[in-house]
Amino acid sequence: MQDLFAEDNANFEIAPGAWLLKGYAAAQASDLLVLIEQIAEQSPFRQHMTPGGHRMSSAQTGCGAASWVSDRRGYRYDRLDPETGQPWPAMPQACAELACTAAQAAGYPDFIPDVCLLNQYTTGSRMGLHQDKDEQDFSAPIVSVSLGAEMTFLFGGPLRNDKPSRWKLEHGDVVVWGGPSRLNFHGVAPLGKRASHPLTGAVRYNLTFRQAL
Ligand code: MD6
Ligand code: FE
Repeated sequence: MQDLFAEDNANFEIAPGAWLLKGYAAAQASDLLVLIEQIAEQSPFRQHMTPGGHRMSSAQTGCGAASWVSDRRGYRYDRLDPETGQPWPAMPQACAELACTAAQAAGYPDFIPDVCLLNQYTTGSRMGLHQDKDEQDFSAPIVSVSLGAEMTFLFGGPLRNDKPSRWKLEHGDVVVWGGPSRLNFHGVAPLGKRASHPLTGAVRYNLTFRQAL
């Protein structure tokens, strides 16, 4: 029998060791939005200052044992939220489980996230090409969950000038990323004027789970 949903749930190896799992988190997506709201009540979204003195166009918060922060001193993981002086909200069990099973599905059975970074994008927000290299151990993958309005993910190679491939990330999509492409450059193109989702309007959220400490 023909699988009518094959298109919605396809998996793509976007580079060696990096997988786009279409719709992998679709069933939990609306619950995740509620959890994001609860986390943001404790540790609000804020636009970090880069070491170069620019305000990031996306806003960030996080949960777990630490979260990623940036200021004029540089990028780092901090166990306390510098805005509140308090520890970050705990990582909800449901999030940790989703991240573990997605990592397993992509061939990373030993992933145990200690950090989840939350990104919030509005119209025009983007993230330039960068490497995720502030974590202690690059043998662990990163698990990234997209929610809300769709955005174009740019996936390059190990060198900044490697031409990136482009992938549409929609509500419920998961990218798992590790092994040979763990340090590849990547980013997201500006959130488009017409991009929107019934649950979030013109806003996209991205959760990235990391084994950072
Ligand atoms: C984003 N993501 O999707 C930005 N990093 O909003 C990332 O920077 C990212 O999605 C590492 C692995 C997966 C990601
Ligand atoms: Fe990244």
